[in-house]
Amino acid sequence: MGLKEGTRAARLAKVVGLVGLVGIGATGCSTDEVLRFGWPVAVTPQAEKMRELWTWSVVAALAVGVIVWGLILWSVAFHRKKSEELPRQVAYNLPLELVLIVVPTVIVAVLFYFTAVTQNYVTDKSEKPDVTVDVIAFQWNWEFRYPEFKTADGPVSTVGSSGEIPLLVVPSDKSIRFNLESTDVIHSFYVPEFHFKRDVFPLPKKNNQDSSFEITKIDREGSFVGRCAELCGTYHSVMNFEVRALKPALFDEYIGLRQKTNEKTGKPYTAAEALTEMDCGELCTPHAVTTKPFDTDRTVREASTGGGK
Ligand SMILES: [Cu+2]
Repeated sequence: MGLKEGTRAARLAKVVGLVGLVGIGATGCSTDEVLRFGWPVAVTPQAEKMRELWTWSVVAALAVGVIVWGLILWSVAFHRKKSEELPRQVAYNLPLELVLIVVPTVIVAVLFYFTAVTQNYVTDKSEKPDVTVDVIAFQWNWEFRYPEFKTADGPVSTVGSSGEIPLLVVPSDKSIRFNLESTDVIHSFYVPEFHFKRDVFPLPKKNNQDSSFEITKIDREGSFVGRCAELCGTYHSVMNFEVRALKPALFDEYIGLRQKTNEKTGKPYTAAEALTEMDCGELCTPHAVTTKPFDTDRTVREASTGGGK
């Protein structure tokens, strides 16, 4: 009987293994993609550290899962009720209970250690970042101010509208400090490729909240979508922006233009005008490429209210 059960178990293991292999193969994912477990590719060192924490936490969770699933299957398959006789009982087994306390404690301690180390790294701030951006969130858009770069009317600033997604143009390979502030309700500044979001609170500050964070660099040029990640009212879902990371020389050119007067309009260059003026291909597209504006004009109620305002 033992032999028969053995071959049955071997056959079952083979089938499970094959199904697993086909399952993984059919997703068409590369190893790198599989190890990110659904996260986007990180573009900052902080994001990469969080991705490593995520990957190894999932691996640890899966290892525990495989052991638990195995034990469940093992008891279901091999320890079914065989007779009326009560099997040997193992309650008050001291060594076993010690193991069951020590092992989870060690697991939690290890997870806690790596979480704390990663969190300290991610929330760390330098004495003087290369660039500072003031992020002002409001229902339902964003304004990005560059306090170090002045024009006649105050700092260089980009603000979104119903028809225009605001572009947060920043240099790659430079440290950037983001100071967050809301003028109304709580929003949340979220760039998926940064693997980071932070709530944006209205003033005054409460509960020792830290409204600024820093990244040591964006390690490539590119466009990355940004979103509001805190339900903030009717048009929360379309409160998007775009991070546009340009090489430092291009960023300097951009900021230079933003501080100059555009002869055609008599005003300083807007973000779109400055990017149009520059020559850097797709990176200088004057509008967002990762998301589209959403027309907030809604006239559907006119039918039910008789059309009057
Ligand atoms: Cu919001």
